[in-house]
Amino acid sequence: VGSCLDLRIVLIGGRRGSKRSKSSTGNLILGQNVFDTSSRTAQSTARQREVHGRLVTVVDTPGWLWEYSREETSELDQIEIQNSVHLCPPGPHAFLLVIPVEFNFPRIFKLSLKEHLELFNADVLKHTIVLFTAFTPIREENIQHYIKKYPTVQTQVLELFRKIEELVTNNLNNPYSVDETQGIILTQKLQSFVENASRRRNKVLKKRQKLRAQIEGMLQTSSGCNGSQNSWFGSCHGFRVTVRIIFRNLKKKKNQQKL
Ligand SMILES: Nc1nc2c(ncn2[C@@H]2O[C@H](COP(=O)(O)OP(=O)(O)OP(=O)(O)O)[C@@H](O)[C@H]2O)c(=O)[nH]1
Ligand SMILES: [Mg+2]
Repeated sequence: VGSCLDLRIVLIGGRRGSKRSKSSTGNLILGQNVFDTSSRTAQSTARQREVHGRLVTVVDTPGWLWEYSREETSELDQIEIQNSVHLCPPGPHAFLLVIPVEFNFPRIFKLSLKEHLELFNADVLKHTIVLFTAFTPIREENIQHYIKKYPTVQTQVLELFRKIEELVTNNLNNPYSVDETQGIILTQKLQSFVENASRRRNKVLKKRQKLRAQIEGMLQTSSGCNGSQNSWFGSCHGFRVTVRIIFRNLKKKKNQQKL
């Protein structure tokens, strides 16, 4: 069994409600809270640390939903999952398919797994290790304390590294092959997603500003219809009248625009 000083790992897998574990597993492997486990991972992220004498890079990815097909996974999540292999050049040594042990694995999950693995090239199968996780949910969310409390975690991480190194040897030291052109295309796609999102946000903000200005203008023109009534009912009635006028005016404006 060869020992390599540099280990590049991509965490993949799905989630089903609270049954999920990728980011937590990444934290346990690197021995530090480097991945956020308080909410779902939306973006593939690489983190690196020296662990047990190796320089370990772990890439965390968004999880898919186990009970659904790949079609149901958002395009952005699919791109993020595909992009993971480009965050640890020249390519990962191993994919860890993270599955909480409390899962019974129905057929439908297998279909979902098969479809999501197709986000990578066929080489993925030669580089995948299934990692069953079963650990006590961490109340204090501090991995260093957790590892101190459960020292066997260190032994398990070391055992995992040995398994990965065995896999590397079996693959003749070749990492999963990464297509750099695909990496460039994915970066461009992600960039255009970000640009479109900010364009949509600006459009909504502008629409909102315009509407606010219209409402303020109309409130000014319609003020005075409840001027003589100072009672609570009077002001409510006045408010209702004002709202009705605003909606009537907006409707009129819309109809005029249609014509
Ligand atoms: N019971 C149990 N809880 C776990 C296990 N692994 C993680 N958790 C808890 O489940 C929650 C979510 O875990 P994450 O590691 O963020 O899940 P994830 O796979 O990264 O999820 P996504 O980013 O949404 O794909 C955390 O509060 C963990 O403490 C496990 O093996 N068993
Ligand atoms: Mg996560």
